[in-house]
Amino acid sequence: MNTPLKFAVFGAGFWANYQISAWKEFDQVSLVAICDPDQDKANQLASKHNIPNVYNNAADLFREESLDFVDIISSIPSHAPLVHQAAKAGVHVICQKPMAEDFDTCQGMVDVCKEAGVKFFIHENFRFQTPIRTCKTLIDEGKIGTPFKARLTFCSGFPVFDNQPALAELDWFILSDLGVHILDMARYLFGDVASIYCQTQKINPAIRGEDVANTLLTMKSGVNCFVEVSYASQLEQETFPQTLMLLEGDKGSIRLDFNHRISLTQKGQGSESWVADPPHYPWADPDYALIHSSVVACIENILADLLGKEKAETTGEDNLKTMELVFLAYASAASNTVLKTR
Ligand code: 89Y
Repeated sequence: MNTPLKFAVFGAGFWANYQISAWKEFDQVSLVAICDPDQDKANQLASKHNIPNVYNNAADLFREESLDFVDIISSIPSHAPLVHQAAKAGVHVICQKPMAEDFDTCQGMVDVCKEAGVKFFIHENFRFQTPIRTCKTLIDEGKIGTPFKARLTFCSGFPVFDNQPALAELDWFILSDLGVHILDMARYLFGDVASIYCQTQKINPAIRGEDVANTLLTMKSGVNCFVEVSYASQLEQETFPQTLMLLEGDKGSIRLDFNHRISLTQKGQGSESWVADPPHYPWADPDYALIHSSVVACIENILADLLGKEKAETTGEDNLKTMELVFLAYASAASNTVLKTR
């Protein structure tokens, strides 16, 4: 076997713990260091996951460690400075979604990596969820004919701020944290977007940002795709946070319901229904089992690129198009206008 790729993780919060568990599913990599300004948190994850070296600042880590890549799982404002440092150090970079807080910063991150000749990926995992992959396959196989309209819904009452209290402090919450996933999913299913119209709402008084967004995407293919995201909803069937979908084509429709149930209806052929459960990982939090399994699939896709086997889907360059939608959605909501993509 080839020597494992050496990597370091930045960030030792709630999400890093699970993402490190996901990395441990792959023996082609070796996690040699972790860095967080809060050294106690870094020490805790290091001892839980047997990570040999712990740092509380990035400059020391880049000076001391010889790395193939880094995985940045830290706060949003820290993403850009860390990506720039990694590019300077000549190591490939994976960065957690959302890439950064404004489009120019995102573009700068893509550019600096390109200039340094390092690969740049965004850890954007929702498109890798088993039921979403299944629905995409059904579309690609022509099962519903030519798609013309879709609704992607992630509306939840899940107490997301208990595990991720920093989300309550974001000026921009619902589209930047969650909408980014569903907008990326729309691109994954239907390709590039031509224009966007969005309205946001703030229901929960205890958080800083908005917590509801309703967005209509007109895809370049002509598909109208409605994306609704909310953490202010109370839905009686909800068991864990998940995306529901209704995808309509000229020859049929696909419905993704609660708990990974897919129903395919084809013109003149009736309906069939089955459950597309994700793989089970013992370390996954049961409430996040669907998402955590997609973390593994996302990593697998990026790792194949790092190993030179295939091009990853969620490159920085590709994710710029998703980030553009996030910023356009906020601008559309602020101006109450339909906005065109570049
Ligand atoms: O932070 C978010 C993510 O990436 O997936 C779900 C989440 O944890 C809360 O919206």
